[in-house]
Amino acid sequence: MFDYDENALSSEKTSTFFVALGCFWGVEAEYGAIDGVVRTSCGYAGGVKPNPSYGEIKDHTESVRVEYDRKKVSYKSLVEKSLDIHNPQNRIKNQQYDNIIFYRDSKEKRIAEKVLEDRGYKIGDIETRLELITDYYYAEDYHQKYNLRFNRRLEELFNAEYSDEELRNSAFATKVNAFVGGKMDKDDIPDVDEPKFNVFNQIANRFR
Ligand code: MHO
Repeated sequence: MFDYDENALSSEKTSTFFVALGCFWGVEAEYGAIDGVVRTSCGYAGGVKPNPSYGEIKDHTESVRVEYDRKKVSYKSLVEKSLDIHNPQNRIKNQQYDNIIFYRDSKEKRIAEKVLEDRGYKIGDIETRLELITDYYYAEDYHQKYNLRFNRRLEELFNAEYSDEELRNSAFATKVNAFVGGKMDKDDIPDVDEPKFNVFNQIANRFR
């Protein structure tokens, strides 16, 4: 276990946000890059049929689950982020990649509506769905932290330390994934001062 994870805010102390904005690989990296976002994962949500998978997504949509620190990030700012990276007027023809801003209660629903209105959108006149989150199913392990796993040296580094489940839940992997996915500013890379991070630092240095 890396220090960064030992010091990260535990899941019991975070709030949870869900969003679907197309292929979840990139969305996971976009949200993971935000300061105050602690953990991200890829999954399936938005439908009602049980046990979707990548091969059989059923009525669900590729979605991302975001755990965040309420002291640094708000539901409102996460909805605003979604509007920075997608156009809610785009019609998506494939339900696997629908755009959905999820809310957990009526309070969040009102906040999401207000953010959309403040950006000049009419609630009844957009393609992005605003929906209550009900079920969320984790995607297969190979979809979790996809950008990190795509880098063979990083994947080896993490595999030596973490099980697939630990990697999915790792706050540090969330940041590394966002960074190698090209979504994180170099100044926001967590400062990790441990010999075992040499591989990461070498890769990071290439981008600095
Ligand atoms: N066009 C991408 C989508 C993957 S995403 C997990 C691919 O098939 O490589 O849906």
